[in-house]
Amino acid sequence: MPDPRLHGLARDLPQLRLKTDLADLEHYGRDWTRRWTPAPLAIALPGTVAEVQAIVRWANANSVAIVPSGGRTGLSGGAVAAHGELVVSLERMNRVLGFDAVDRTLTVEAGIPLQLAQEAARGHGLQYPVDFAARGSASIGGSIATNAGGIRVVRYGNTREWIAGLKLVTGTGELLDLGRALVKDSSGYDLRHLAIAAEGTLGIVVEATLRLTDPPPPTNVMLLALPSFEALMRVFEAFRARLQLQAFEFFTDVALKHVLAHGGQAPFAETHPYYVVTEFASDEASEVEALAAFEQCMGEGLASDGVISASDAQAQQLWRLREGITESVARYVPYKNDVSVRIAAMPAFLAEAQALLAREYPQFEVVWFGHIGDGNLHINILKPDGMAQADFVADCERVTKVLAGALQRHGGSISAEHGIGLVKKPYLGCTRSDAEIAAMRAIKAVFDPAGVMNPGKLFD
Ligand code: 2HG
Ligand code: ZN
Repeated sequence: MPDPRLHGLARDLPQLRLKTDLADLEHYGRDWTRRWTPAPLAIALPGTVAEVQAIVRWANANSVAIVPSGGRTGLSGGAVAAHGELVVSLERMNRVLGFDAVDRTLTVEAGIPLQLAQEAARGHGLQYPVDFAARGSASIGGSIATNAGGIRVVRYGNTREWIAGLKLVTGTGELLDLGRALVKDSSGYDLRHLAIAAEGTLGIVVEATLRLTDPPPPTNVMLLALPSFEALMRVFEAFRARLQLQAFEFFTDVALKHVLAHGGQAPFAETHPYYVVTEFASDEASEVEALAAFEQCMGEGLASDGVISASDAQAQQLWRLREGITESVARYVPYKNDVSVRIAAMPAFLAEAQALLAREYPQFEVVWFGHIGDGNLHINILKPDGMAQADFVADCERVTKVLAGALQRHGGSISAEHGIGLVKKPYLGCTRSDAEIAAMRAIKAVFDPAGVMNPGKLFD
């Protein structure tokens, strides 16, 4: 056991699994950002809520910082441990604890992967509708820590809308049972919502009660080719006016090129600068409306081609073109922006952002995609091979400052759904006022007076 402080922890909690091998420290000390060198003190894998509480009390007594850890698919450095922290991985706490058919809720331990929670809901004939590409690895706890969005927000909203209750071990080791799945509760501050998107800075979410809903209808997936960026929001309006959309996502030809480099077939004979994937019910009335929307867009010069899925397999192929983007560009260690504005502000912001990035990034390949129906854009800047990571990041940070200014003017957010973590910390002030940040700090001091919970994330 390398650090003597760990002896006490191992002695007090004989059932606790502790890992200190170099390979484990590297594995658990990083998330998908790959920008920081992992250097945790050790990895603790508790199996019970009581163990989590004891770990937090030990951390307070020994002045050890804690990094709560889920599937580590985060893209903002929220789960990075680079300064001798104790990583507390919830991966062993991954059980379904209960289902309530009357309340239509599923109670889970926070370490359960999103996909397993979705499958459990389906097993009861219902749906947990939060969904995103990293579903197989991302944990429910991590999705709560970032208020994850994903591909169904246009229809169902963010994670926040679906958390009926949660249990939080605060920075002092106290266990709070928040929300308790009540539909109505006007008894003061809703502390549950403070824990959502807190990125583990207030405590560790150990359990969640997920609200479930009716399963989605059978759906069709349509891929549209667009001639211009300006057409995007108008196509969205045309489809949204006629259909209840289950998803409305966009990507560029550059994104498609990277996905196809990893396999799959080009969807159209010709290439087009922009594409939209949209999903809607496959009943006859919806199909008629979808075709009418498509024809309207073709007639107005907003779309140049389109294909509709003829089978589930084809629907999956079309989705892969969108969902495969992050993985297909991962080898370029992209610098990621994840920004949002109100949907109404999107056309003006898009025009400004496009001109800004074309001006500022002539030397880099820029991959645009995202949840356009939610006003959420992902902008991945690819590091040229051979360029030093530090120089690349410095150049991108310079541009992010300019982008942050544009976001502020348009009333947007520097982090739509990935969280602030380490990556977006310098830009928090473009989204939140000084008074808001001061209030957040004061709240943290109440939940975590010794500052052991994920220090350095969100703000310093
Ligand atoms: C997505 O929408 C994820 O696929 C990842 O939020 C976005 O890699 C990204 O920038
Ligand atoms: Zn996304």
